[in-house]
Amino acid sequence: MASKPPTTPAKPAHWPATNDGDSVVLERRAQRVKPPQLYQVVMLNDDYTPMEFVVLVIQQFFGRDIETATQIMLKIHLDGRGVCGVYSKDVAATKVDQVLDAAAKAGHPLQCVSEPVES
Ligand code: TYC
Repeated sequence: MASKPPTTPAKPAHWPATNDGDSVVLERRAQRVKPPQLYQVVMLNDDYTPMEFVVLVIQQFFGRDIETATQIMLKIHLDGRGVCGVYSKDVAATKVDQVLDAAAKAGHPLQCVSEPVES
């Protein structure tokens, strides 16, 4: 059985080698890792969900105290939308699910979405 000739292992892209005759110089370069994209959970206004319910939801799922939750709710009521919190993609998606589930169970049309934070 013929065996394959030995191959040179591939060098990592971040670890280039300069072959200068007999010597090999390894240059270590800092690896740049982009921070993960963050997502904001945005709650939307509607004409039917009671203000008290929105305040409770913001307290319960976004860990806000009653004063902050009330301010966020009023901002949504006046502006049409407002940010309840900023999270990793998965956590933001879970918060959206929790809010929509609680709203549906209570029979309210409250809506919220997650969207990437602009940098
Ligand atoms: N606009 C609603 C009302 O007047 C209150 C409300 C606030 C609803 C925020 C949804 O995300 C919301 N009862």
